[in-house]
Amino acid sequence: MTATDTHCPYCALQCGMTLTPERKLEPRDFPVNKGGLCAKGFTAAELLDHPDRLLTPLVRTEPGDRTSPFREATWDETFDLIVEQIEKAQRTYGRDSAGAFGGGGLTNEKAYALGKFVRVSLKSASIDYNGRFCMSSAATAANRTLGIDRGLPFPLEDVARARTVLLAGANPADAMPPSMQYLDAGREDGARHIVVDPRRTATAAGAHLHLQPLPGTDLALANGLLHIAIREGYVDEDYVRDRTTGFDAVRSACNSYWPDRVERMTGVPENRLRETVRLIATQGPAMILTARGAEQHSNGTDTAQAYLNLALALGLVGRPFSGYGTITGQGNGQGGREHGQKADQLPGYRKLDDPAARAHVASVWGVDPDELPGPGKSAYEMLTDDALRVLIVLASNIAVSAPHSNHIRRKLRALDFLVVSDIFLSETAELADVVLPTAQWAEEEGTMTNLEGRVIRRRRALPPPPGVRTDLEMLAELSRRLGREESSDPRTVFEELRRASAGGIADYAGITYERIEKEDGVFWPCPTEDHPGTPRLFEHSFPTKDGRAAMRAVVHRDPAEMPDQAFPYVLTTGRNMQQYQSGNQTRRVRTLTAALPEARAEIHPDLARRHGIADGDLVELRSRRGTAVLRARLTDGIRPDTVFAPFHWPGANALTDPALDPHSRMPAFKACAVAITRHERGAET
Ligand SMILES: Nc1nc2c(c(=O)[nH]1)N[C@H]1C(S)=C(S)[C@@H](COP(=O)(O)OP(=O)(O)OC[C@H]3O[C@@H](n4cnc5c(=O)[nH]c(N)nc54)[C@H](O)[C@@H]3O)O[C@H]1N2
Ligand SMILES: Nc1nc2c(c(=O)[nH]1)N[C@H]1C(S)=C(S)[C@@H](COP(=O)(O)OP(=O)(O)OC[C@H]3O[C@@H](n4cnc5c(=O)[nH]c(N)nc54)[C@H](O)[C@@H]3O)O[C@H]1N2
Ligand code: SF4
Ligand SMILES: [Mo]
Repeated sequence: MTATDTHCPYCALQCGMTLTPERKLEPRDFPVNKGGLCAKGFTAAELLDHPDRLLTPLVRTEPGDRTSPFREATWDETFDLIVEQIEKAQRTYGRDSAGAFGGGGLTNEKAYALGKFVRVSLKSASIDYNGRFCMSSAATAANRTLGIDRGLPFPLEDVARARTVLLAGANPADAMPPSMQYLDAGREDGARHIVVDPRRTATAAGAHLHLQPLPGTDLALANGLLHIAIREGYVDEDYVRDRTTGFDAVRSACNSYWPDRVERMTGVPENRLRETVRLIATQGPAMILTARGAEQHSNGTDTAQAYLNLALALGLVGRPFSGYGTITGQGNGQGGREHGQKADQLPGYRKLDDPAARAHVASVWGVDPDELPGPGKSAYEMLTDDALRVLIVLASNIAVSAPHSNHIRRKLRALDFLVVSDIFLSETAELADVVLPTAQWAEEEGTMTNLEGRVIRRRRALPPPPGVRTDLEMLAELSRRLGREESSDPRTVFEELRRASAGGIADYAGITYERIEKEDGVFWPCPTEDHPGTPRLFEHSFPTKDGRAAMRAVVHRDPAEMPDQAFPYVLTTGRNMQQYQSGNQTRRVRTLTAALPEARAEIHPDLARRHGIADGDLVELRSRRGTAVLRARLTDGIRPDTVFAPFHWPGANALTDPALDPHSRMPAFKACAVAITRHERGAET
């Protein structure tokens, strides 16, 4: 093995790193991380030969009885079993009874192949993926207003040049530590940062202003900021006239968001609201960035919209070192939402219900457009629908990460047949009939699209362990047995993806593995091989029908579940620096788990005192859906009416509310009502 330049397996920053022959990871001077890595990236190589690695397919000793132990099986036997179950379900209940659930960690090639596998080999409408739980609200708002959903419409380095940055529900100090170099550089140069977060996170602690709203009230906050901007004459009237539509309705919708009313709704003092507007409107280039804290609500789409409206009204979008962006989360969270894993989508960010899109993609796939299924159901709706009988899960640990996880587990148990492909036996795999071992990042080729829309290359440094197949090989073999030949070679799949995406919104037609290598990644859209790619969007127009951004009036709605006497506090959930997502990977990394061995609920000392809770006690959190026991971490950095829990361990999602946003179908991960008590066993530890 020689040293291989590649990228981190985890988040959307996709830091450049080099895997040495000794299997050590060294940071690389790639444009996003410039030599930085976080603790997760540094330790990622530990998973390559981890003793927990899945190395053979597993099936149940008693077929059909998922309480019986697993036994090792051959691939041939396993494929036979899967195909038999798919055919049986589809014969009995129809095509859509078999489906798949994908992940934003999959390479573009795998995400594309999975979408095609379900539509063409299974001929089923049943597919969605974990990005529904991640990016869907901001994506929906961006699509309907800007005509395109590329998380950051500018390279990350532009953030260092903005004079003011408002971060709403984003904690990059923990979620993407190397990205802080751009915020730090800006600050050193006099830029002002405003963080909107119910907790004083590491990101908030370094900011000029910290606004600490009650979870679920960002829409009121953003409308309140726009109200002030309108009153104080900060609206860029020329920009609004020339480049947008819909502002009159937005203006009237903001009329009633008087600062004192917004203070009452959000808990953010009026003077801070005014100071925020002054900073965004008067200091030069300004950016508004949202992440999951603002978006993962049952009104998440309209909340993202409210921040976007503010950016448009101030004339920020498309101006140098200015604009609105959303910080994408998973390794390929961006590319994973472009090429057909989404229930309503075809490659190139095309819509499944658009006849021209169907005709184009069907011709690339060599099928009749009429054979393609229509749009399917969104993640939570598909997973909880009794019509789904056979499910293949790739790259997601929904038993831990989906909302109302007790119900999700019940539904997974009730399936006729569950197949899970993973590197390790996840909590979801533990519920499966069949577990398929798969290759991981350093063992296969592929492309990823990072948070900036930069398409990069993940290179194969070593072969998978003997007997382990890549997801592409697994899907190709399943397809073959269902009667269709598909390639399992990443390059061949990428060439097909280029053709399928050509002419679409997310156009990859001009991107090649060679160009990616030479150019430190290529930004989509990139329609031809001599096109330079598009690092910055919206300079002259928007890819909407009339070339203008379509602003939309939005009004505040309370979270689907509000605190009451029985459940008096708001629970919000999110991330810790040392763990990643459902934890199925990082909980197995020694140094990370030594640094943070268990879930800690963040509780304000006043709230703790009321319930006789001391720092380090075990506490029981209860919601209408379930209970979870976590260790208390007392901190005056959180609002006294709010509790924060990480979702990297089973527990938090037993509590969360699956109330879905009507537009994006995003669940309310960031606000539900809970009660808290000191857990009796807490005294012993
Ligand atoms: N260490 C680590 N890094 C990660 C990940 C990980 O699991 N671990 N996951 C990656 C992925 S997939 C994603 S999507 C990103 C997510 O990155 P972020 O969105 O930055 O992370 P979160 O912790 O989910 O939420 C951010 C903040 O929102 C705050 N918040 C909660 N409720 C509200 C609210 O109602 N309004 C506002 N304004 N803020 C609120 C929380 O207190 C939290 O500090 O991180 C990526 N990076
Ligand atoms: N309460 C609460 N819940 C949340 C969130 C929250 O903020 N609060 N955030 C939501 C968000 S933003 C997200 S993105 C989701 C993430 O939640 P999940 O979808 O569960 O994400 P991961 O834990 O990354 O799961 C990926 C799984 O795939 C495996 N894997 C990695 N690479 C591959 C591969 O190439 N192929 C295959 N087959 N498997 C692979 C990993 O081992 C892991 O088991 O959680 C959501 N859930
Ligand atoms: S910030 Fe994200 S991409 Fe970079 S090393 Fe950490 S987990 Fe990996
Ligand atoms: Mo995410």
